[in-house]
Amino acid sequence: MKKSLLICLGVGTTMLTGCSGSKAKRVRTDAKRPNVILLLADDVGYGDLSPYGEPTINTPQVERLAEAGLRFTDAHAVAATSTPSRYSLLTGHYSWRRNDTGVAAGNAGMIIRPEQQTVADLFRQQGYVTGAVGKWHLGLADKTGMQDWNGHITPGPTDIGFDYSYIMAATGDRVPCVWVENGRVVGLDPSDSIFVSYRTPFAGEPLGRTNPELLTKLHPSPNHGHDQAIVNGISRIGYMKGGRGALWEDENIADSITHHAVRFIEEHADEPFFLYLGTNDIHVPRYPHPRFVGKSGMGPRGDAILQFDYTVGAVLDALERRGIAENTLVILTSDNGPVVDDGYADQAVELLGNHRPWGDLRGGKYSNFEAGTRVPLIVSWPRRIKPGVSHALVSHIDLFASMASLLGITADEGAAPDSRDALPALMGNDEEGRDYIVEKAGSISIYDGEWKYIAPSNGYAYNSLTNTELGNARQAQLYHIATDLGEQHNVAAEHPEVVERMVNLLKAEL
Ligand code: NG6
Ligand code: CA
Repeated sequence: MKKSLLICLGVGTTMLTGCSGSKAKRVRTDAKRPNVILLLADDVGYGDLSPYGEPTINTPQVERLAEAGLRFTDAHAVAATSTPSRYSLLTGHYSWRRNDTGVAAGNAGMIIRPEQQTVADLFRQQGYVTGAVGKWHLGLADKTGMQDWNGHITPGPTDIGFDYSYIMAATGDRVPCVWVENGRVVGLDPSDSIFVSYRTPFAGEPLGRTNPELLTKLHPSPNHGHDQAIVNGISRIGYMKGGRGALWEDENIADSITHHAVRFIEEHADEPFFLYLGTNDIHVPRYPHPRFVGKSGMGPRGDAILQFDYTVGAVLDALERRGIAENTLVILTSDNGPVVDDGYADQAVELLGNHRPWGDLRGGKYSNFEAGTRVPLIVSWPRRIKPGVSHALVSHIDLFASMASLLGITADEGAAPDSRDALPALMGNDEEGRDYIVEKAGSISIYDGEWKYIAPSNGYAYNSLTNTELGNARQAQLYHIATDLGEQHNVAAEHPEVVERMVNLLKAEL
């Protein structure tokens, strides 16, 4: 069990009066509230960024951020895939409490309802300018298939707290392969309407499975799927036609995202802003810009990591250029753990060499084991945070309450029910962090920084397509993470009292 520390925190120009007891009163001035950038990588594993110690990869810009900030070793996403992970991150509500937060299709309806308060709402309510740039994957419009791709796509990010948005609807491997800026497809020629379906192909449109000769950039891996609509020489999941002038070029995706993020920073450098920046890197299809190709020696997956690093550097440069680096809180993390072959024949497996995307952890993306959800987290705010390393147990679920605490406000009633104020841990003033966290991949698990219990389930133990140990088992699993980080020894039978305690904690949460 962990003890929360009572910390006196001065934030920006917030002044605490009588900071000797629990009833400190906050008096806020607006002048120096920090800008906040939430920089969310996609599928970047615990071992994929060089500050996390693998000698096989070099990410100097992430190192630059880590040197200026606090690097967490025990930080967790709520889920081992994107949609549920992002849902929890933005809402402070455990995605496993809902049954509709699985990996969203490109035409999924909006998963966060407009009436639900999000992290972005908190900032907007406090007068910040808020922006979402990059990967979205939280659905758009009221219901599945209801998007007006040729008109105004609504509801969308604007309805859940973002003043500005420049997003891809879902993932790089899902149609529609277009940018949506403030609810409208960018560069759409009205005479070439976009049609999207996740059910039936459009007559006359080539598909990866029927026209492999048109796959000029990447081929799908056998049996994964990704053999439907062909866009830019890469086949995807889902069917689309039209919108030819609006289609993205995969090699330019990182530059588009970086450009719009940097522009947002530049345009709002003189007022407090919150930027949610979701990179497409290093999700599949990995097809980095030519200037990164061949640079990692690991093929497109490694090159995409270098491209991610470039985005980080461009953001940090923009902050410095505008003289706002000191008072900007940058939170860099990943939505879920790493996967090597996630559906395209990009030689990620063949060229991996000695690189360990998962570091010392077991499993990967999709897994109940640690590599599924334990993710890199670096938090930097030069004005307030002392650089270093923190072993505090922290979870994405607490971003909401922590940002509310940063702003000195409370959430709307009923909002973010699972989120707790972890600001002291994020600021480096609490080395313990959360008592425990609940996570869901195939099964549900609970982890208290020492022990991890994975509930029994009927799910597959192994995904042979992605080569991932999923961590599902018919019997209860208990790992003493404190001495068995690699989850090699299931000690449930030896420690029934711990199992019972964890089961009871879990029951109380469900
Ligand atoms: C899976 C896809 C995978 C990836 C993932 C979502 C198959 C076989 N695999 O279903 O390629 O798109 O969904 O990844 O379809 S995530 O990081 O956005 O959650
Ligand atoms: Ca992901």
